[in-house]
Order: sequence, then structure tokens, then C-alpha cells
Amino acid sequence: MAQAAPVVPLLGQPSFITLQSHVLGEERRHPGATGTLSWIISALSIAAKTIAAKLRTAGIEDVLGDIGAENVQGERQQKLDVIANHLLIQLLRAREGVAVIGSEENDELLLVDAAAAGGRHYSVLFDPLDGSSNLDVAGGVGTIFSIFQIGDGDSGTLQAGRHQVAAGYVLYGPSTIFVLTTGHGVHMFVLDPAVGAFIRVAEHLRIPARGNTYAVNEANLDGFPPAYRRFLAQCRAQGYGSRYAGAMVVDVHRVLIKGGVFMYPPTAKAPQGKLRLMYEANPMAMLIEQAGGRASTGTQPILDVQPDALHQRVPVVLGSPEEVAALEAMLAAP
Ligand code: AHM
Ligand code: MG
Repeated sequence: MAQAAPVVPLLGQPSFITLQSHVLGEERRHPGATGTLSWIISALSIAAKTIAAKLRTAGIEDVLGDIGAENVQGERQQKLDVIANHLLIQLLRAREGVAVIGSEENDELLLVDAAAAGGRHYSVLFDPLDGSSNLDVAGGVGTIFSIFQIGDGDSGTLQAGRHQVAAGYVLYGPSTIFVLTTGHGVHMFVLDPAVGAFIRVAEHLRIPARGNTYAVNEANLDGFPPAYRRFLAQCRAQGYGSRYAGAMVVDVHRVLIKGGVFMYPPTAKAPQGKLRLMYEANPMAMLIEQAGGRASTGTQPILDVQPDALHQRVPVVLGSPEEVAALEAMLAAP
């Protein structure tokens, strides 16, 4: 009689769920899903892998330094800003269902497929290479993206962040990390360069209720409204440490994992702060709220701000619920 084959226990094996299979799994949970959003996220992951590869060899190839031009916001464009932007636009415009693209590096929204009839249409807004002033010193940088579904004929209309259907960022650090939400929690993937795939390493991330560090450009302290200065003084009195990379993706990632607060307050010079609502503040706010944190302009949830321009700026306070609530209470006090 044939013997039963021995059962090999799979104790402690990693799951090897890739970003691709994770997204397909999420799609299956939505009976009406068409797969269009999954294809868009797949384009973003290909862009992320390509940008990560370019960054790895940036000091060897001639891709560092600025191109001698400024973007619409008066910032010097780095060569890699332009390369990453071009790559994202080329990949996204080839994906069915991408009707509108908006980038930090382009003055206006790009209408890609506004006339296409039928199917679902999306707008994808992004900061192709956030924190790019870190590039010349091999510091951490990132890509941030925000995705909205749009109705026929709505191509040029900007929606409040609350309507995002997906958001995320890619952190290019010692490893390349993809953090994603499609409105059902926050999930984290790490690029395995040997395999060429993002592997899921955490599901349903929860931000700690409070932390012990804050991330802010303290050189601007004298220009902050008094409530921000009081809040930071209170943090210092309570023994908080300061951590600031000068790249939002790096700073927000730390806050997401370890708790605490990230902020870019209004300053005397920049009354709306520095960060842009549509492709920096909104996607980070969706991720942080999905992880149980809070994201505020100081006076209202970032996700409720009604946009009026692609490049509009907004003050940003986000992180653990306790710290953000404490700062909001100080800002509301007479
Ligand atoms: P960028 O998109 O041009 O790189 O600018 C945004 C960056 C954020 O990553 C970061 O939080 C902030 O600017 C840092 O600004 P500052 O140097 O004023 O502290
Ligand atoms: Mg940026």
C-alpha cells in the first residue's frame, strides 16, 4: 500500500505576498471592481522600482545636480526630479483609465484621456521626488501619490482629499519601501531587489497613540504662531527628542511607525506653510488617518480642505492622535 507523503511544516516561512497579489486580493473584495485602479498602482510600482535603481547609481551616472531651471513654484529642479517626473507621466499615460495627471513639476494638470468614454476614470497626482534637496548628500527621498476617481466631464475639477480612492508613498532609503492605502488600512511592502518585487511586510499598520519625538524645521521657530511655539516648548519640557530629515516621506514614515508628530506650520514668510495640499498633504493625511492618527491644518482635518489650485499650500500637522489633538487644542484656545 502506498504510504502517505510526509507533510512538511511551513513554520516561520514569510508569506511572499507581493504588492501585485495584495492589490489583486483587494480588488477581489470589491465585486464591481474593473481592475483599472490595480493597473494604475502597478504603473506606480514599476516607476518606483525604476527610480530606486536610478538613485542607487546616482553618484556614478550623471544624474545629480540641478538642471538650471525652476519649476512653477520657483524651486530649482534637480535632474532626478525631471527624470522621475517623466517616467511617472510616461507610465501612467499608457494606463487605460488615467484621465488626468497632476505633478509638482508641471504647471498645469495634464489631460491625458479626458474624452475616453465608458469605464472608470482616475486622476493621479504626485510629487515625483520629494525632498530632492537631499539627493546630493545621498539622503532619503520619496515619491508621494494621490488617486481620485473622476466623473465624465470632471477632468479639471480638484476634489477634497476625503474623496481619494488610494494614496501612498515610496521611500527610497537603505531599502525601498512602498506604503499604500486604498481605504482599507495601511499596508507596507519592501522591495526585494534580487526578485524585483515589493513584498508585503506589514498589514493594517497602526500609528502609536503617542510618541516621543517631533519633526519640524526648528530654524523657523521664531516665525511660527505662538501656539506652535508653546506646543513645542511643552514637548521639550516633557523630554521629547527632535528628528528631522528635511524630506517629508522620511519624516512621516518615522512618525507612522514610531509615533509622534510631523509638522510644517505657517511661518511669517509663508503663511500657508510650504507643503502642497494635492500631492503632499492629502495623501499623507489619508495614510495617517487610515492608520488611526490625525492630520490637521491646525484648524480642520486636511482631508476636508476644499482645493482651489493644483499647487496650493497648506499648513500640515500629522501624527499620533494625542499630540495632534493637544496642538489643535492649543491653537483653538483664545
Ligand atoms: P520638495 O517637494 O521641493 O522636495 O519640498 C518639500 C520638502 C518636504 O519633503 C520637506 O518636509 C520640506 O520640503 C522641508 O522643507 P524645509 O527645508 O523648509 O524644512
Ligand atoms: Mg515635495
